[in-house]
Amino acid sequence: MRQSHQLPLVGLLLFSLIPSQLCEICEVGDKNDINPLLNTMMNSKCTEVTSAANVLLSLKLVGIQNQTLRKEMIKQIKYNVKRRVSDLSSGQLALIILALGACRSPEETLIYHYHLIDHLENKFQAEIKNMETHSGNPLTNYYQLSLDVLALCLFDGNYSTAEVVKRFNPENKNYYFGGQFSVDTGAMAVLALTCVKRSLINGQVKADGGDLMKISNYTKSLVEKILSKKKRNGLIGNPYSTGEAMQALFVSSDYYDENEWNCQETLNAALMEICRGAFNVPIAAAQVLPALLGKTYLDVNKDSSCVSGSGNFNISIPEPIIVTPPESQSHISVNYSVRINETYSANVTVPDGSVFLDVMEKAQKINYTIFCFTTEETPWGPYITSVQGLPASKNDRTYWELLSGGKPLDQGAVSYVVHNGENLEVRWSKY
Ligand code: B12
Ligand SMILES: *[C@@H]1O[C@H](CO)[C@@H](O)[C@H](O)[C@H]1NC(C)=O
Ligand SMILES: *[C@@H]1O[C@H](CO)[C@@H](O)[C@H](O)[C@H]1NC(C)=O
Ligand SMILES: *[C@@H]1O[C@H](CO)[C@@H](O)[C@H](O)[C@H]1NC(C)=O
Ligand SMILES: *[C@@H]1O[C@H](CO)[C@@H](O)[C@H](O)[C@H]1NC(C)=O
Ligand SMILES: *[C@@H]1O[C@H](CO)[C@@H](O)[C@H](O)[C@H]1NC(C)=O
Ligand SMILES: *[C@@H]1O[C@H](CO)[C@@H](O)[C@H](O)[C@H]1NC(C)=O
Ligand SMILES: *[C@@H]1O[C@H](CO)[C@@H](O)[C@H](O)[C@H]1NC(C)=O
Ligand SMILES: *[C@@H]1O[C@H](CO)[C@@H](O)[C@H](O)[C@H]1NC(C)=O
Repeated sequence: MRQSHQLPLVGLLLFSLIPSQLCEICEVGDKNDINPLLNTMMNSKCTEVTSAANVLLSLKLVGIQNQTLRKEMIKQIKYNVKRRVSDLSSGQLALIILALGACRSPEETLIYHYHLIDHLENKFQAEIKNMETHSGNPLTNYYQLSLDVLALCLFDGNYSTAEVVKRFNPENKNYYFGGQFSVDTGAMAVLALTCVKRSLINGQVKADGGDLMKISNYTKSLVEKILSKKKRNGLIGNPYSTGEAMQALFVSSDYYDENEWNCQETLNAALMEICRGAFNVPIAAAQVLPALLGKTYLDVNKDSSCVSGSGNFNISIPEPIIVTPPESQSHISVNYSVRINETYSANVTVPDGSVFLDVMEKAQKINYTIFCFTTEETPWGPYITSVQGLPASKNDRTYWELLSGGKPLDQGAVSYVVHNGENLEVRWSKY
């Protein structure tokens, strides 16, 4: 089932300039299907600013009017922009701007009061400068650079179209991690490039004619790469990239044939993942939610989009069912390895139901010299920053990769539940 998106007048005007660009959007029929996501978001403490911004943005886009929750998120964000705006990464700040500015609500004034657009312009410049001095590596990554361009584009910030054209070529190495195209990154870039393209067409931003053609060409190629990551069950990339891929495909239906993507199939696959409990981290729930209700980050500055969606939204969130794990004494064993140039292995026994991180902690007790590690808190849980005293480095594009049976995991150490007899590995890798 494909439903055409209801567009406000501005939208109609815009789309009449781009005749064939109609958003192909499908959305959930039964809104109760998304309740587990709302639960996860509501029960979040969101002490981390990226989570708070992602959750706020999501709630506003889909029109959920829980003032208690919103106020908590805004308080968290405000604290961060007041005290430590210089510590925020460019992408964090971009997300904050999108969250505060979405749907023309009172907190929008914080953007201007704290000069957040100016700060973002400077942070974006710093990313570019780092690329110039560190063989093309930004301070953060292209997912964040895309967020930067998107926020600057939506909120009339100053950015150079020529720079965008120079940097966002689909062959740029920053779209790939370990040779694999990153669907999340590509999807965010499509949203950013689509915004820039619309501004060029509207004449809001000046550029030479070639820029528009190149941006169209980039978009087409990125959309192809995203679609090439579609799995047989409909997911695009993995469960956590699927929502963002859907957003990208919603805004770029000009660039693929109707028979190349079955929106409903992808939507159903995402709903299956909700049932499986895949989105049990607030940020994961927040990232997938907008697409399931046919929204995209480009709706952020459409006046009516957010508000009108709220009317028919019936939130009846059941009390979360607290499942007390059975007091089972059963244990499982896994083969855990640390691979640098050499491989160090141990047979590690942990209680059934343990996660990857439990295995690492147990191994650390077995032999600290070999299996010691450090972590850093992130919205996705603890990120492994060093193992055996060897730290990962952004400038060298190195990281500690998590694998099972030689295949990279699509969840982090605190989320991935391990199985008996599994071959687990943390590998010193380049991306
Ligand atoms: C860039 C990126 C990376 C980079 C991070 C370094 C860099 N140069 O920035 C690299 C390639 C190293 C990486 C590694 C991994 N990543 Co990653 N990553 C991303 C991506 C595309 C963007 C993150 C970002 O900048 N967000 C925006 C900023 C504003 O938010 P932030 O919170 O400040 O971002 C930081 C954290 O997100 C952290 N980070 C990045 N990835 C991960 C993964 C985990 C599990 C944790 C705890 C933290 C973390 O690094 C970011 C920059 O400092 C996201 C996509 C997404 N949808 O979010 C995936 C994503 C977060 N990663 C993911 C995964 C699975 C991993 C790995 C576990 C893969 C693996 N098999 O090894 C490893 C982490 C292993 C470890 N050491 O703990 C998943 C998480 C899913 C989940 N349910 O947990 C995502 C959603 C991608 C996906 N669709 O699968 N990642
Ligand atoms: C709103 O959010 C708060 C805080 O997360 C939560 O306790 C409350 O139940 C929510 N209210 C409704 C009506 O969902
Ligand atoms: C906008 O940024 C460009 C560089 O990207 C700079 O040359 C120009 O002066 C800036 N314009 C304004 C109005 O800040
Ligand atoms: C479009 O991009 C592809 C590679 O992505 C390139 O081969 C082709 O020449 C480009 N076409 C135009 C018109 O720029
Ligand atoms: C709305 O919520 C009420 C319970 O609060 C429920 O009985 C009703 O079926 C819901 N309606 C829809 C359309 O989901
Ligand atoms: C554990 O894994 C390592 C690395 O893959 C391998 O060399 C070793 O033989 C494995 N040990 C067992 C007992 O399977
Ligand atoms: C791995 O081995 C290579 C070649 O012998 C060496 O240059 C590199 O420093 C080693 N890496 C680590 C992390 O020990
Ligand atoms: C690992 O240890 C457990 C418990 O000591 C044992 O039952 C299992 O056979 C061992 N596995 C290997 C591959 O050595
Ligand atoms: C840890 O492993 C190293 C290298 O295999 C070994 O030299 C050391 O004795 C081990 N330490 C313990 C406490 O087992």
